[in-house]
This record gives sequence, C-alpha cells and structure tokens, in this order.
Amino acid sequence: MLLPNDDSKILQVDLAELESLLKALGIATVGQIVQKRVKLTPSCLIGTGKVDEIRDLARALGAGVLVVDRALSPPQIRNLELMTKCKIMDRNGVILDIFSQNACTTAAKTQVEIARLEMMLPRMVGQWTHLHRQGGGGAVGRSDGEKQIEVDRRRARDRILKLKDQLVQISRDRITQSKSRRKEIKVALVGYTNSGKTTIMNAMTNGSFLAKDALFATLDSNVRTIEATGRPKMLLSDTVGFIRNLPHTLVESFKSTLDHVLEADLLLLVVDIAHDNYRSQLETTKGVLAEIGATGIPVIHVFNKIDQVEDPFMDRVLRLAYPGSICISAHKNEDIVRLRESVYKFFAVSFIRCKFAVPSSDQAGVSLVYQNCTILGADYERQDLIVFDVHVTRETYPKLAPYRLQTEEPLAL
Ligand SMILES: Nc1nc2c(ncn2[C@@H]2O[C@H](COP(=O)(O)OP(=O)(O)OP(=O)(O)O)[C@@H](O)[C@H]2O)c(=O)[nH]1
Ligand SMILES: [Mg+2]
Repeated sequence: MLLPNDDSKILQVDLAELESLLKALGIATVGQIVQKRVKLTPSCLIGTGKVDEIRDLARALGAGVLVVDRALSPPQIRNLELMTKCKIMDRNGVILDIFSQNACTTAAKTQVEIARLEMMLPRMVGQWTHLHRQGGGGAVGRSDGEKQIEVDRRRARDRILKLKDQLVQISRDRITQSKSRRKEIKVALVGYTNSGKTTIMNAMTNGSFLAKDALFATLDSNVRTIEATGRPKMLLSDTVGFIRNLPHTLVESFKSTLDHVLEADLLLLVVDIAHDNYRSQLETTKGVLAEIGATGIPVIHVFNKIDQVEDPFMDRVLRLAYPGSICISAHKNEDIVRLRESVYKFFAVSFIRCKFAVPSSDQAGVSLVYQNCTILGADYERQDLIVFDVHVTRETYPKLAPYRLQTEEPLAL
C-alpha cells in the first residue's frame, strides 16, 4: 500500500522484510501487489476494485494466504476474507506467529501467549457479529451471542491475569539469579533482528546458541561470561531482536526478557551494515530502547557484516559519524578480539578498581558502596571493618574517596 507521502524505495525494502518474515514461518512468497492510494478505505483498507484483482491473481498463482503489510482491524480481516476467499494475515499476525513458533522456554511461551490473547481480545467482538445480524430469532439470538462474547472475553482476561502472575514468578527467580551476578560487569547485545547478535555472542563467549539467517531466531535472553583471564569478570547477554513497528503488545509482554538490557552497564548496539536499510534499522533499535527506558545506558555502535560491504571507505565514514564505534565481521576472529578490547577499554576508562575500608558500624558508608560500586569482593576478616574490592565510576569515586584503603597505591585520576 503506497500513500502519497510514502517513499516507494522504502516500500520495496519493507516488502523484502515481509518476505523474510514469511520465510521464517516457512511460507514462500509467490507474488506481490502494490496499490497506490490517496487514502485508506475503512472497510477493507484496499480499494474494492483492487481486491478483485488480488483475488484473481491469488487464484492464478495458487496462493492460499494473502498478507497485508499494514495492521488490519478485525472487521477488515473478515471483510477481506469474505471477498477473496483466502486466509488473510497482517504484519502483526505474522510476527506473532514467528514468536509462537520460536518460543522455547516457559518465559518466552508465556510472553507470547499473553501477547496473542491481548491481540485477540478486540477481535472477539467481531467473531459474534454474524449472530447480531441474524436478529433475535433462531437457535442463538442476539443476547446469546453477546453473552458468549462476554464469557469468552472474561475467560481470556482471566487467562491473561494467570499468565502474568506466572511471569512475575519467573521474573522473581531471574532477579534472584541476577542478584548473585551483581558483582560482575554486564554488557548486553541489542539490535535489529538478524543483525548478528547471537553470532557475536557465540564468538565472544565460545557459546553455541542458535544463530541463523532468519528473523527472530532468538527469543530468550542468554547470559555467558566473556572469555578472558586475569580481567574483571564480564557477562554478555543476548536477547530478542527488534523490528520496525514491533507490535506494542509484544514489546509489553517481552519487557521482562528485556530486563537484561536495563540492567546492563554497557550496550553493544549491533547494526547489519550490509543491509540496504541499516540507518532505519538503527533508528528503530534506538526507538525501542527509548520505549523500554534504556536511553541512559552507554552504547558502543557495532557495525557488523563489514565483510559484505564493497565500499572501502565505509569503515572510516562510520567511525567519523559515530565516534567510538567499531566495524567488524563477526566471522573474523581478529575482529572479535578488537571488539573485546573496545569493551575492556570502555570499562578501563570509565571505572577505577580500588579497595574501600568501611567501618562495620557505618551503615551509610556500607550502603554508599552498595549503591555506587560493582563489588568484586568483600573481606569481613576484621570485625570492625569491611574491606570492599570494587569497580567505581570516575564520577562517583569522590563520594567514596574518604573510605579508600590507606595502604593502596595512589590513583591516577
Ligand atoms: N557475512 C556475514 N554474516 C554474518 C555476520 N554476522 C552474522 N552473520 C550471519 O547473519 C545471520 C544472522 O545472524 P544471527 O547471529 O542469528 O543474528 P541475530 O541478530 O542474533 O538474529 P535474531 O536472533 O534472529 O534477531 C546468520 O546467518 C549469521 O551467520 C558477519 O559478520 N558477516
Ligand atoms: Mg539471535
């Protein structure tokens, strides 16, 4: 669908993305139709003449499913189904089906079910409108239909509440785990779907998580230690990818999975630089980060798949446009080593490692350390004094400087 203000080049990229989404569901695309319109038709979005053309083309190509690259309302889906005699899906429905298909863990499955029920709630009104049209007579009258809608909606709402309770429990368990990880530095991979996050995760942690050329291969958060010795321990997390116009219900229900992002000390924002639309993918990622409240976390832009880019100046142009960014190929070991070094450098510049000795009776001092430091170790050997081994940011160090252990070397601040 092309409206007067739409860019036809972007439309082609969007259609290619829809084709990739369908491929992830195992649906092959056999044909595409673009309609130019001045405005959208409320009853079925597309003009009725065009609907006939689409129906004929679908028949000729033997297509069983028609997918519209816009969000459709329940009545629009019903009207289009009646007119074309084909199954109709919209973009949100396709994304939700991929999420359902790829969800492996209880958390992901629960989140997908909540999203599906929340998307279905408004549709339930529509399912019974044919009974309204039949009038009061017949076996199932208007009031029966309405009663049924109410029963179905109440059941769905009850189920949503139950699932949300389960999610709270899963989240509690996860918080307990993450508390035990408080002393480690946390780095999170974020970015558009298929940008290469899991490939980077595997390369940096010697992991073997599923990375493949498919949208939304990863739906859960995975955490692993970055491989290295003699350095402060760092945890890397990988999570669900983002996409343009991610259905709001999915963002909402995946918020607990995205907690790893909110807890991170640093975000590695991965961009597939070989993609025609990488700028818009970067903007989408930033938009989702803002939506989940992660804007305050420092970011290193990681421009990935540089091996697929022919322009020899791309690397330099990007580094100028995004200071501190890094261009890599996740498939090249030397690039992964450089990325790891960039992460260490970030923390070396931002954090100071030192020891603070706080009197055990000084509750305010102890809380100050807990609130402002990444605690690497605590020594309770002396009854009157706790010696904390910490990472503290350069900005917060002055607040704690009076507690600095006297025997330590002076700091180069
Ligand atoms: N040529 C090339 N391909 C890459 C590179 N990094 C990743 N890929 C490929 O890109 C595809 C997607 O990689 P993933 O690591 O699964 O991407 P992701 O961001 O985790 O994707 P989702 O989990 O689906 O959101 C895979 O086929 C990878 O092999 C790279 O640097 N160069
Ligand atoms: Mg992945």
